[in-house]
Amino acid sequence: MAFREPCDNTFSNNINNAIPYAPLLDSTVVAEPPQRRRRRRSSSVVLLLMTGLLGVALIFAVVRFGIRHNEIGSRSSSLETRRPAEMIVPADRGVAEGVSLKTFGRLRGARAYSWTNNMLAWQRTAFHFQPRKNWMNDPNGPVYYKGWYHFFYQYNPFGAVWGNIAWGHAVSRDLIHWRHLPIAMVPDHWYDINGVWTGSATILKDGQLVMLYTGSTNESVQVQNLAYPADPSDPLLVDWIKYPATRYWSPHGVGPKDFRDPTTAWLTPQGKWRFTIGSKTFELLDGVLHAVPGTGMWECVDFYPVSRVMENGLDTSDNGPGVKHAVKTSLDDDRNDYYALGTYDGTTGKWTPDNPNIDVGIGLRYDYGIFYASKTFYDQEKKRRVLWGWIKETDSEAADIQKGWASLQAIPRTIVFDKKTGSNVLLWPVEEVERLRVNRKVFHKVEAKPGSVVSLDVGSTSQLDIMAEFEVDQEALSRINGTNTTYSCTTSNGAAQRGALGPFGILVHTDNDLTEQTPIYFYISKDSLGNLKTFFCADHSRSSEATDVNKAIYGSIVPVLKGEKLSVRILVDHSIVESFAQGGRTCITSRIYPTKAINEDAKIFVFNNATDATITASLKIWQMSSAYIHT
Ligand code: DQQ
Repeated sequence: MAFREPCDNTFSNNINNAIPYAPLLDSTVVAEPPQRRRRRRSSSVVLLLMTGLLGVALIFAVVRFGIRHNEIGSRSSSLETRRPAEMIVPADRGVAEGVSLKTFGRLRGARAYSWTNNMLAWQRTAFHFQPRKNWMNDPNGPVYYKGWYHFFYQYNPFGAVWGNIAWGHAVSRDLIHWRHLPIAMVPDHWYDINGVWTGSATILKDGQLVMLYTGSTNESVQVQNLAYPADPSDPLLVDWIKYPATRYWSPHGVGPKDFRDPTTAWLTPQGKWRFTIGSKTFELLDGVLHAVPGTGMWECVDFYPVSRVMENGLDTSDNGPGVKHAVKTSLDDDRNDYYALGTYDGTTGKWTPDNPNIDVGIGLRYDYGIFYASKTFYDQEKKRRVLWGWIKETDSEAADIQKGWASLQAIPRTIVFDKKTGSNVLLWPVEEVERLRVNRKVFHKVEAKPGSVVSLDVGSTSQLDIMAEFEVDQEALSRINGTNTTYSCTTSNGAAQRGALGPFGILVHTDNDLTEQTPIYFYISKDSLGNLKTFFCADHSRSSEATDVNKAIYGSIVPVLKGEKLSVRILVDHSIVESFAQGGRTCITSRIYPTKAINEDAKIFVFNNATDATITASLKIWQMSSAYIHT
């Protein structure tokens, strides 16, 4: 898509843009059923801490042996040349092998929609990372090495569904423009023949790079394996050697199919390397870093420090006063990424949550939309910690096969401790994405009366970066009392549910008649004592006329501190919309598949569906150029 050169267009609120109130339909809402309550089972989730001894033996042995055994190590090569053709259509996509099916559960049995090529072509993104074709899932081993950002990912070279899992590989100078490289590792040994599953990168003290990853063996048992670059002087890290000797099997008490996804290793004060592996088990084992009963299988665990005082990110081995540690898990039961902040004692190897009521898996999420299997890495070049997250499809598998690809990665996000609240992290798109901004338009104090929509003329709307601030009529805010105290984004009928002080926000991917629309919005509730609660939500119930796409309503509470304006940033890139409220305290990633609100027929609006309060919005909106993603 071609855009004009950057320019500043400043618009004040144009009364002529205001169109008469078009009520948001409330009859077709398909609210997501309340989140399945996780049963408190007798089982406990454990996060296994490899003993220091093991860590040292594993990593150092590999460093020494790796160099000597270069010539006998298994060089990766194109999977196409090694796998028989009958593997093209995998018979099973996961359950039997210990990972979940991809297909969006609620869609099974839905009437198939007749997608046109035009609609499917529009869904492909312009500045989000995607392979040229086929299936992708978890981010793997992100690392900055010799001037390049490396990104590996779970990849099926043979089709748009999960299976035949290999490690795709791409490099970038700026985390936005990418060059695809040959597949880094394929399933070609007994210990990973059923899939080269998720893993992480560790840079050792002498600068050597190692990858720990899970292999699904010839018996579909999950073992932890190690690989290292065949030529460490190659900044592109094209060839990888799988270390032939060291495997780590699940310890006693942990199911052989419940043991996967090793983290980046860190160095303890005793000089020992440790890493964690997520699991589920019925016993509490020695050496457990942390466990939360009733949370099921922990996939893709992440463990890293954040600074309470400095702006910059921390290397994985950093600890000390002024440092908190985050534990993140991807819960297989509900396919969401949960985290908690706490304190890590490097000597005892234990992590303690700051607040047990919002422990890992029962409290905060990185993102309240579609965001899973995420992984951070420390970017030593820019001294920041960066988060990658897999954004799966929420359409039907048949549609994925028709379009020939499935899944995206979110724009990499910096992750820092929120010093103002002291209780959460802030996620924000890496600054490099701002280089894609063109054609800025500014809308100053757009007034939206109760029950109105106001169109914003920004030209093409498929690729946007929107920064908006909202002010709520102060008189209404102080007058209203005791309103909607039981509000919930997911169960309160979405943007159609009118309250005194909300919802209000932005409609993206909306056609002129508002028949297809995706509201990203705030909702304020106030109890009889005058306590305010602000919710940040995304309503997909009217995002598409298609019958076989997910139409859930997502969101959660967002902390708003005294004196803060309500603010949101929204990155729109065709079928993905990433929304960040209050500087990234609460985030929602949406996958949406409109049938009409695409290309030049898509518009954006400010909307206010509150009954009592006028809203004033100030916005800066840029169109976004496409990133170069070369094959
Ligand atoms: N995906 C990988 C596993 C991981 C799961 C397999 C999470 O290693 O647990 O593709 O999406």
